[in-house]
Amino acid sequence: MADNAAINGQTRFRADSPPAPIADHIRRWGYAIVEDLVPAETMDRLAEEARPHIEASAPGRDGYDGRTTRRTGALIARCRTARHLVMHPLVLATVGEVLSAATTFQLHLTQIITIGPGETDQQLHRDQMAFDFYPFPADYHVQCNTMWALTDFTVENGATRIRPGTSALDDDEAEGVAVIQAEMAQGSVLFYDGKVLHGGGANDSATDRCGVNITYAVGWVRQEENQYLACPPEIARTLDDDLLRVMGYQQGAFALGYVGDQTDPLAALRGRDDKVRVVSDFADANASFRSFVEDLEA
Ligand SMILES: O=C(O)CCC(=O)C(=O)O
Repeated sequence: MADNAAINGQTRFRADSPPAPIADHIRRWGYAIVEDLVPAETMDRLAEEARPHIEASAPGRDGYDGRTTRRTGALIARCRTARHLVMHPLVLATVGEVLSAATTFQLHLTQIITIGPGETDQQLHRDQMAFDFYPFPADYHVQCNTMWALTDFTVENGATRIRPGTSALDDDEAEGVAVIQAEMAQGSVLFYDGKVLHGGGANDSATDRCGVNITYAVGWVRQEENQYLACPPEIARTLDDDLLRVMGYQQGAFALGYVGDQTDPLAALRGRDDKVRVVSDFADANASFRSFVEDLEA
């Protein structure tokens, strides 16, 4: 079994940890684990809400998706309890720190990954490849992910495999880095960035390994799971504004995501016509906006 502690000193955070050291650990190692962030009962409730949808999900169509792995999305619409995981304050604060180079961040996908008995190791990969393999700079994080343990994660049942510290290494350099596995109890959460090499593990046990994969990306990229269709407007209108903003009902950055005549997307969903913010409202966002606005006003 991989020895996490031997590879780096601190891989486990308590649920009452502040976000800054967790974000620092993610920046250094590409991942962090927070133990017991929600009670097991919360995960049992979510498992119950998700059960019919998991049972109806087909196995993967190739070795990457996993031929005995089922992927079940649209969790905002299907599972009320998933909404609490999406909006968990420690998660939002940690993700916000990791993605702080961008004006906003948003939900990228919601998916229960059920790795069935007999599944083999998934190919290690970097999630940011979804952006058409665009070579983001090493210091620019485009996404930050969570994997919540819906069941216990063990080496035997396919706990997520990670090569720690490989976010800024190329594939050849990363080859020599030992793989660890994110063993954790139900209710714990694994954070990992979009650059670190990782993948699902082989399931050599007799039962399913279930993880709730909820990922976030900067506000200016396309979302992996289309939140506007995965959660239809009649359900979206019943949700809180804060959750809707994270789902993408907000300006992704200046000028991104308005409706019609520059209407704010959340206002449009609610049947109002409030306008989105103009560029000078972003003057505090970063130096580029500041200098643009100064020129505009000169
Ligand atoms: O299920 C896991 O542990 C990881 C899955 C994964 O990395 C993926 O499917 O992209």
